[in-house]
Amino acid sequence: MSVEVERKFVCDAGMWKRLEEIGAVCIGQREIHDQYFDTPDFELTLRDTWLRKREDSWELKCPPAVGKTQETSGEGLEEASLCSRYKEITSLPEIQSRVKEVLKHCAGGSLNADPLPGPLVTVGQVSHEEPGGPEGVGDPWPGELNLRCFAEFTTARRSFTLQEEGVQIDLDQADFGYTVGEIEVLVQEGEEVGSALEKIERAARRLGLTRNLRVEGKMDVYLQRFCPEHYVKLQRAHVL
Ligand code: V4E
Repeated sequence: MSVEVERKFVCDAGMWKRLEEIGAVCIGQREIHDQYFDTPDFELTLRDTWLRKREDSWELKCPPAVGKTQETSGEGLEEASLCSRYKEITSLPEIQSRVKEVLKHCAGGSLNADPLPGPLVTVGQVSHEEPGGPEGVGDPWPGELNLRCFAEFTTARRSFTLQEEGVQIDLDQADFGYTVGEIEVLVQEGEEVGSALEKIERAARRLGLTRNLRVEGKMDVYLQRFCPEHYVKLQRAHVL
């Protein structure tokens, strides 16, 4: 299982030129369609657990077991705090088991709830105007766990690599009008996250990202715009 260590940055008009100047190599571009799922009481995301269907594959991002304080000491702490770390699970049986485990411990007890009246909610399209509206058919398992799609968007992504640093840099343009950059490194669970933080820090300096700003991700902006109640709950829980 891998852990994604990532720092987001503001992608301004000069970023392309800077990437070129420092020798970053474009490794491709693609469109990514994401659907995110949670219970009506936000039981997963309030536990910083992010279930999504990316194209046709299920993915779960959740906090790794290791605490941040074990990774760095003294120098670089501020920079390290700008980086997120999430365990990425891509095996569907593992995702389902992890999701059930999280829901079992929730006060709302989604797993123990009576089945929903009417047809189960299945994976379908939601529009930005009407998030959560079930349409179409798809996998039955999210509905069986009382999970609904709360966010759906498409991202145009251009990816670069800085080979000597061993990092990937993504420039993301979401279809709801938000652009953000990410520097990321994947490490195996249990491996040294500290070296990933150092690689990200070096790449950030080379990109001229000298201001240690916390930059909002696509989900922050999406929820602020389209699901403000959900956003406020996550802010109060210090998840976002
Ligand atoms: C972990 C998380 C979410 C899930 C996806 O987040 P993100 O990595 O921003 O999306 P994306 O499209 O770049 O995925 P990738 O292709 O890299 O796998 S949505 C919100 N969170 C929480 C979160 C957080 N607390 N802090 C930061 C900086 N990012 C995300």
